Amino acid sequence: MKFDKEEWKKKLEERLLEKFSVSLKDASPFEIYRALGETVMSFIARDWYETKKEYSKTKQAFYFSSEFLMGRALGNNLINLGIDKEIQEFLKELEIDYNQIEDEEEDAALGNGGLGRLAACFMDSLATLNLPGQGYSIRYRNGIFNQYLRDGYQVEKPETWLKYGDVWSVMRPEDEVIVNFGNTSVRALPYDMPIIGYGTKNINTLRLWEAHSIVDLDLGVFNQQDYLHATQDKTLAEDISRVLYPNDSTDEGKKLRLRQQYFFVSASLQDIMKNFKKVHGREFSKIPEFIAIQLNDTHPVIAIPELMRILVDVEGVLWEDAWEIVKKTFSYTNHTILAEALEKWWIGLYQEVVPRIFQITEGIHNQFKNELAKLYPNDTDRQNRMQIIQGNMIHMAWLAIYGSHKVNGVAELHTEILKNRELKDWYELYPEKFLNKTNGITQRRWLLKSNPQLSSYITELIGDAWIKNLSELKKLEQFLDDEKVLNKIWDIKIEKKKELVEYLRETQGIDINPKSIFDVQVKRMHEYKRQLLNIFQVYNLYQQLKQNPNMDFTPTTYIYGAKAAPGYKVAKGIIRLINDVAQIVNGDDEIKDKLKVVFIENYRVTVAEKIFPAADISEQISTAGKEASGTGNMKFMLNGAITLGTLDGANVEIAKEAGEENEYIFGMRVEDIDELRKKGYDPRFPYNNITGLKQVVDALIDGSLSDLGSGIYREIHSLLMERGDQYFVLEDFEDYRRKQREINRDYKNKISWAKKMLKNIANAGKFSSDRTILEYANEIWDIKETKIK
Ligand code: 26Q
Repeated sequence: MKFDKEEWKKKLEERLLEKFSVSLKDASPFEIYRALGETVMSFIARDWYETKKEYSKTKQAFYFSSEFLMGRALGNNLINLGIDKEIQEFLKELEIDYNQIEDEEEDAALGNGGLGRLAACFMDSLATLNLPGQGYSIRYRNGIFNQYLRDGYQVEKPETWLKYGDVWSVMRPEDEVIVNFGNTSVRALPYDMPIIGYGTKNINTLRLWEAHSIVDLDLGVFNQQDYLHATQDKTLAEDISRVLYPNDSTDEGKKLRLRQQYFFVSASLQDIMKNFKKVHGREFSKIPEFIAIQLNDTHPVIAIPELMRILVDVEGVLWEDAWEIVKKTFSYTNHTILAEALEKWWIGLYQEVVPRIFQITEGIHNQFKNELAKLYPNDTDRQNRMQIIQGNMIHMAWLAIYGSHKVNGVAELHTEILKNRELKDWYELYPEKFLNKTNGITQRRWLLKSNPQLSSYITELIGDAWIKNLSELKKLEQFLDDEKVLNKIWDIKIEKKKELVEYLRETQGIDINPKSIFDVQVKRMHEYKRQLLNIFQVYNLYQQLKQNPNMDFTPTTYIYGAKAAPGYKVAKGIIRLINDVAQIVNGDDEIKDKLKVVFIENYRVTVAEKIFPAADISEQISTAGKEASGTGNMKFMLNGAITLGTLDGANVEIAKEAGEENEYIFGMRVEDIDELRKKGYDPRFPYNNITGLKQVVDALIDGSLSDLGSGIYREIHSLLMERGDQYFVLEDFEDYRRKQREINRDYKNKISWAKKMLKNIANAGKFSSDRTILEYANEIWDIKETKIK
């Protein structure tokens, strides 16, 4: 976008005056933020409109996701419009601090972690690639909770991003629809967020539905002086879009969750069908030629019976014809192999909330049951395993696979595990449905925006084509032996570390040495991600340094950031444990210049943008086979951090791209785990035989550490020692510690370290979400570039 300073100044002044009765000189940071946002919105209005018009003529992909973890929009939008430098310059001339303006914006934190952030990266890539793709979800009033620490324990406070409204959303009352549940109906009111592509006119849309009551106040009841009763209906309806479920692994099967899912799925399908009919009339057989719907995990899978309902009940299409349309329209992405995360609904609840959808789901189930009986007449075990309704539970993943034409995993290893284990029966039945789509991240937010120093330097070396084509980074390999370049990327890393140090000093009052190794693990807190392995190693290191103060050791700062699901006791216990160790280590005068432990409070997208560029080591240490892909691993790599990881998820591909010699790979692989399980794993073996491990594990219960009486340390101890150490923390401890020692030694050699960094950056090209999205577009959705002139 062309930038005209005078025009912007005029617009901004006008807005400030009209909206806030204030001059530019006297405006508060909040007022300037709002006026800036509104000005951006007014500038993109025409292109947004044009984009929608063009897309309506062609095949579109709709990304159905219960989560979109967008983070802030202002900085990203200015960058994608190509006016960020200009705006910053212009504000500087007015003596306005751009960073302060940026900090007025709350994160749109409508997601838990990986799955939600992936959806957000996909939105950026779709728009940048001029692809007709739209997101659909819920406009949660409260996003993922804000996390505070009290006595080292996590405390949750509601998140309130909409407290002062949202400049980036446009309410579309003309597109409101009614969603019918068994006993009530609610209004679904859409809000559209523009998704601005980088260096293109295309503006895509993320449509978020808000729930409202049909009758805001029941006047009849109100007149009878029963105010509370009169507002009950309203509250019940509005509850649907009130809050994001803060759970990213265990399926609780709650009624409100099902209501949320049906709410946004039904509203979105009604919207899609309305637009389809406007262009194509009643030629429903053409739906798969113009509409592709991606189901982001099982959360929106109720869309399958809902589209059947719309076609059969509302439009009068024959069941058989409708089923063909449905199968060709949907595709499903699996993000997890954890059994406890697989969604199942109790039929009683499902029937109560969506009775008609239950009947249709039963219809689909019976149809499939008959097919299975014909397919496997002599294999009733298999028939039973594959039933959509088993006993009194509905298996949403099975429904998803049956009702989709494509099913994908999110990394090569993950897809193989699905095909050979978790979904083996299904792969044998429908081999043609299965494919891999390795995840990716957008380099616009995760390098260009978050690391302007490294971005400029890369552009200086190889030009700026990498912003739209990340495989261009490969050209950096010509500088692998150029010490000037290696020194410079090292210096940039130090600069980013200093920025993080400053942020942590301001926000948490912690003092960190920017010359120390920054070893970072940021992600949701979960046993399978093994933050416990990490902190055990740190505690062991602490004991070694105490015993042997003259040990050769490069100062290291261990940095953690993680939210725990509020009901996940063990995860919360591990947060306390990290903070407990932090207090001991950081408070020890003999140690504090060598070793430091930092827990970053309230880890979220905006903080992540400061952390990835500052990391030396990327901790990706999940039990092999458990992390479907990981995407943080890619953000670290792109910013020149070296992976310390297991061969799990996309780590496998990261090591392959950069060369295993440029990462620190350790621990059991999937096959090793199988073998050890078969042989019988006894955690007492490493516990008794690995030097120092016993002291660490015992510290949980011998009084060295304190859970302040909650009993959670004893619980963790028992999970390890009496309940089989499911995640092999003790088994992998020794190899992990060995790699930590190697890192500590290798880091001393600045040039060889920087070379590893550069190798990683240069080979991060594969992990752009642009590559991922192009694969979805070509191999699943069959959508084409539609560029706005
Ligand atoms: C399910 C039922 C009831 C309530 C909540 C849920 C729920 C919500 C969110 C289950 C799972 C999630 C999120 C899962 C997730 O983020 N998975 C991650 O997805 C990433 C993107 O593909 C992968 O990189 C990660 O490996 C995977 O853990």
